[in-house]
Amino acid sequence: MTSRRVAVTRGVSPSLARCELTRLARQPIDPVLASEQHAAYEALLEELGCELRRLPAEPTLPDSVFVEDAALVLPELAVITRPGAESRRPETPSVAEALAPLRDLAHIVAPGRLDGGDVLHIGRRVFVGLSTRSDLAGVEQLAGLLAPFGYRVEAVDFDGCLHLKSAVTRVGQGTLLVNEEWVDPAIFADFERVPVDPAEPCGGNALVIGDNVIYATGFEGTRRRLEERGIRTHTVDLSELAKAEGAVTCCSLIVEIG
Ligand code: CIR
Repeated sequence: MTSRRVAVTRGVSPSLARCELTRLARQPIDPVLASEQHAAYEALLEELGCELRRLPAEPTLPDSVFVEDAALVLPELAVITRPGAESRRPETPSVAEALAPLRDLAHIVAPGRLDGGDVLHIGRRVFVGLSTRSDLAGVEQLAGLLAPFGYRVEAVDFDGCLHLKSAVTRVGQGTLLVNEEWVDPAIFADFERVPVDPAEPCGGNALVIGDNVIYATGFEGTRRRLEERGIRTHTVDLSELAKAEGAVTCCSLIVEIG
């Protein structure tokens, strides 16, 4: 069977400037520039072999471009989250609709809270950051949903950023990119680790697409560290979405098929 890779994305909301903010002060956001940068990101996904499933922009949902937070996609199923920020909960039904033809669906339900940006999946291990958005009730529900498939779900403390995946992401089969100031690297002792350049604390977010990694511009020291390890990086400027605390993993859900 031929394998395919689908990337679910959603256009930038014209109301993006009214996004949720946790760590950053509000700055003006140019929705046109944000859309252009997002289009370049989508073009890169296509260049790297993804089929795009682009959901229409949601004018009344400022953060809806960050589709990662609405679901966790695994080979066996997709778990639709219950985002920690109330303003983001209406984002999930349309993501569920997009994923329904591709995966069986399960759901996190009240009172559990879970943002996809807090979920780092690597093989049969699933690390979930305890954050302002994801709580133990959400982690326990996720563990229950994934146990039948043999996944081990572990809650992780971290600090310094909004989501766990702002601090640590997968950049290869068993290799992680980590900001060791924000999350204890001992938690990931079973994996190869590339520490971010200490001058680039926000450089911990990267998106793996097969043998390639999509990475934001502006973290040249960390990008060099990745390249020195033989990791092929492709950069994209997402500076306008970064003002809304978004990065490269946040803007897509990658679904492997076949
Ligand atoms: C929020 O606060 O929910 C959005 N402004 C940013 C979400 C970024 N998503 C992610 O890191 N997975």
